[in-house]
Amino acid sequence: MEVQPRSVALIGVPLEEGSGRRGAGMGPTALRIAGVDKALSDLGHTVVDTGDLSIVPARDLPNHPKAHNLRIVGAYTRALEAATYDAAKAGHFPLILGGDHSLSMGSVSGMARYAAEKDRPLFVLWLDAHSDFNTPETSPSGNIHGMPVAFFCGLADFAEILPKDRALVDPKKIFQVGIRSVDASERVEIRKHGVNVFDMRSLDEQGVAVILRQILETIEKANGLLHVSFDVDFLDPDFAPGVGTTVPGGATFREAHLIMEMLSDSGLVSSLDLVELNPFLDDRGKSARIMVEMTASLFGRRIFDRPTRAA
Ligand code: 4U7
Ligand code: MN
Ligand code: MN
Ligand code: MN
Repeated sequence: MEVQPRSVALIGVPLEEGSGRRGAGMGPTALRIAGVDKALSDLGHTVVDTGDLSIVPARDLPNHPKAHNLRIVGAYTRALEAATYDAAKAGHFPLILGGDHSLSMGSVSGMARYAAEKDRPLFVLWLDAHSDFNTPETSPSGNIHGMPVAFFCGLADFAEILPKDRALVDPKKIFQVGIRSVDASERVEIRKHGVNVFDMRSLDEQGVAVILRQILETIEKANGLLHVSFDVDFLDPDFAPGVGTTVPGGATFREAHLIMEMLSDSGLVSSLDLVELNPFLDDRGKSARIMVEMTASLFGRRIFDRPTRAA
């Protein structure tokens, strides 16, 4: 199958204040050094690197005792919401180079605004060890990178970071794959709001191909847009150690690779976050290179072409 050439906008988000430790702020640099730009241009895509967002802390937001660094995370959320929306609106594929996972409050909200304008539903594929469905009230850590999903569903409005009447994501249009660490109250909320969770056990029992095919069919039928949010800790820490919140028993290289290839074949993906890469914890750039390789597969790199399913 031919690769559809895209115009890809790289948006660097050197945010680490949503996580409990330093280092993820170096993620965008590491992804650039690992060659994300060249990997995409070698495939025939046009790449526009818009550089790194830079912010000043939002002084209108409170210092929240249960949402650490809210003024910084809030400022990035606003800037990235606008940057993602603008890139999509200008016909680019927004590729967000993170940065910790709190940045998805901005990227997903920006895509939600874009999708609403197009009158198309937005679906989210959340590749992660964690559900990130906490709110300041339920979070055991106070770290906002554990809260973005609740935020873009409109369930964690701990302060007015974005307007209350903004476009939200329907929890039933979220697919979480690779999950293996969920807090007690998160579990209750996930069930209550109907988030679709494929935990590690279901990956083992059904295999990723069956799960992905089911997800992609749903999105295709609904004529949806798909935002993919890829947390490094989705992968097994044995081969991708460059992340702050490792959980054993993650996706294998081959499982993750197959997911990327199936996403590419589907042609449904409209935006992507690469998040939680912590170069300070990495092993000689290994995890950064793996994330770039995964991205290349999502953008059409193949060993051999496959006949399309319709053919
Ligand atoms: B990541 C945690 F308590 N659930 O809320 C929390 F286990 O973006 C972890 O997925 C969140 O890496 C992990 O702090 C956030 C914790
Ligand atoms: Mn995450
Ligand atoms: Mn995670
Ligand atoms: Mn993490």
